[in-house]
Amino acid sequence: MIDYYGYITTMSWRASIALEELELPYRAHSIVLGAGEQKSPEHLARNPFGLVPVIVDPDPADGGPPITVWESGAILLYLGEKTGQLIPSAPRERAEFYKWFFWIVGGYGGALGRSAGLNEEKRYRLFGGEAEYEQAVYDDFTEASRAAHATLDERLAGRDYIAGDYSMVDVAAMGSTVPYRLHGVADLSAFRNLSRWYDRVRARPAVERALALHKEEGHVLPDYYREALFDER
Ligand SMILES: N[C@@H](CCC(=O)N[C@@H](CS)C(=O)NCC(=O)O)C(=O)O
Repeated sequence: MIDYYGYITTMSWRASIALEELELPYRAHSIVLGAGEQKSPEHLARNPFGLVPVIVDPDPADGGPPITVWESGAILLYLGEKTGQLIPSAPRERAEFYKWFFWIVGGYGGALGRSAGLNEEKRYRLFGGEAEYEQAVYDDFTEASRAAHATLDERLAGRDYIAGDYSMVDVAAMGSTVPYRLHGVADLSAFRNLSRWYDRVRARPAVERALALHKEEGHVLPDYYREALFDER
């Protein structure tokens, strides 16, 4: 059974959505970021960067020793390849998938991640950390996040999913998109195509189960942050 190490974070959701979609049996372990568990010797042995998510697959396809995977994008590709699901197999479709997958993981996820947690007070508050941003930095991060949402919105015009059928690229994008209110987007319906896609993907039972996984631990977060993180409407 796969061991999954994560927490109430967008990158963890990518991994847990994938595990749920693929219906792979897994054991979920919470790594409590506010308590610094991600920097414990046990966790650093799993991921030298001391971050979540991480998975450990005790039953890899080559029959060898367990395989540990960190980096949410790498986890999605690993699980997709292991199961032969949620990654297109034909070269043309796969090329399209790769382009959008790496843009979602690097471009979209990067832009949203930098704006995470900024609010009107220009403060970053999560799991005890607090830093004050200059107005110009706040404006730049917010603008970059909105531009990334707009790019994805444009891509989704006339499409149900980002690259062909529902795939790991939608899984990666969903993890990042749920807390759009923490990423400088007050109302997702301003992006009509993105909003349709979001409602479609968010309604998937696997996504609901993945978001519920660590939800009770959200009580450590300020109310405004928790509500926006889970997009409670
Ligand atoms: N690029 C990495 C980013 C992982 C990451 O930044 N994880 C955050 C939570 S979303 C974390 O573990 N933060 C703990 C810390 O910074 O100490 C991925 O996609 O997995």
